Amino acid sequence: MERTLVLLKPDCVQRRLMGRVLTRFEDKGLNVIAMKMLQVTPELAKQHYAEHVEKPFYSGLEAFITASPILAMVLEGLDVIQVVRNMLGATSGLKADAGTIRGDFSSSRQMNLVHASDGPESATREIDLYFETGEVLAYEPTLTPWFKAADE
Ligand code: FUP
Repeated sequence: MERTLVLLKPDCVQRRLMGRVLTRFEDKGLNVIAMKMLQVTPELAKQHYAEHVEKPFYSGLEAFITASPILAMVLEGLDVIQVVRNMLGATSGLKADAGTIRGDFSSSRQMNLVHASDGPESATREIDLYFETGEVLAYEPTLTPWFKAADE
């Protein structure tokens, strides 16, 4: 089982899309094992987007991600990092395929509704940025045998 950090960004919260996006993850069979709303501070934004801090678009990105609360969560599942990235679609909502979350709901490169970790190292780093160990609640959903075979 793998874990990934997912953030429903300020545009997702403000546009009342939290429920519809969360439903996609639940329908897919992914387990929500941590969740909280928070306001991202400029300090947290700089840590999260460390690789982008020097880029020209960073100031706009920071203003956006800190403008309003977000919903942060940890999702667990088989290959969940790639599965969720595929569900989101390309970074820009203008390029994301129809049928993906960004393709269906976003018409913007910046306001692309959802963040998800892009690999195992960033998932570990990002989960630690947003959640204390005790806030992540691993459990065995009773429906697991109806979502995947025992040897998967
Ligand atoms: P992703 O991994 O899909 O979140 O995308 P990136 O790490 O490449 O970019 C991080 C965030 O910066 C994206 F959510 C969108 C935003 N961004 C811009 O606002 N302008 C750009 O030119 C590129 C990215």
